[in-house]
Amino acid sequence: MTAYNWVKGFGLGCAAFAMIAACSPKSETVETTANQAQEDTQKVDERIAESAIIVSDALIRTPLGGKNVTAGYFSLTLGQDDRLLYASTDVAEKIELHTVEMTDGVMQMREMEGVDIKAGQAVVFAPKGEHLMIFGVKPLNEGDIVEVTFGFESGRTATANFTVGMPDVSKGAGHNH
Ligand SMILES: [Cu+2]
Repeated sequence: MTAYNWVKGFGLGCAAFAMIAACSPKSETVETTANQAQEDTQKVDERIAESAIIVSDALIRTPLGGKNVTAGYFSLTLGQDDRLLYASTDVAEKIELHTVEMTDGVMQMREMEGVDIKAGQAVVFAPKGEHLMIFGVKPLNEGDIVEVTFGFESGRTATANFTVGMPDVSKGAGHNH
């Protein structure tokens, strides 16, 4: 467990996203399925298949001004109970799962060791809340697609395409239309 001081300590990636934060990120919907061996019990019952791993709103904040730390957001739904243990990508040294909490009036980020996920219930990582903290990221441009792999306690993994861009709220600051 590592705590980072939101304001003083850890840099632009997070300080900036704290300020911008109000709306949910815009991005395309990216769906992915587990790359586990296809089982013959491919039952699609009421809602989603038990094997489903659905990632949507997958966005990596465009790194600011040459900084190599940024944040990622997504929403994740599974067809079965599991626990998200890690995320990784080829374009960064390290990704941590972060949450934010208020401690003595100071907003702090803290690394989470994992996130429990209930079948059929979306887990949302979004500005001002849980996020992927991405360290040592290579230069990225708006519109780039980055593959991020999620690993679960069950041993399953799933890779999703994240779009590089800015969360919705900042949209007006750049180009209109
Ligand atoms: Cu963070």
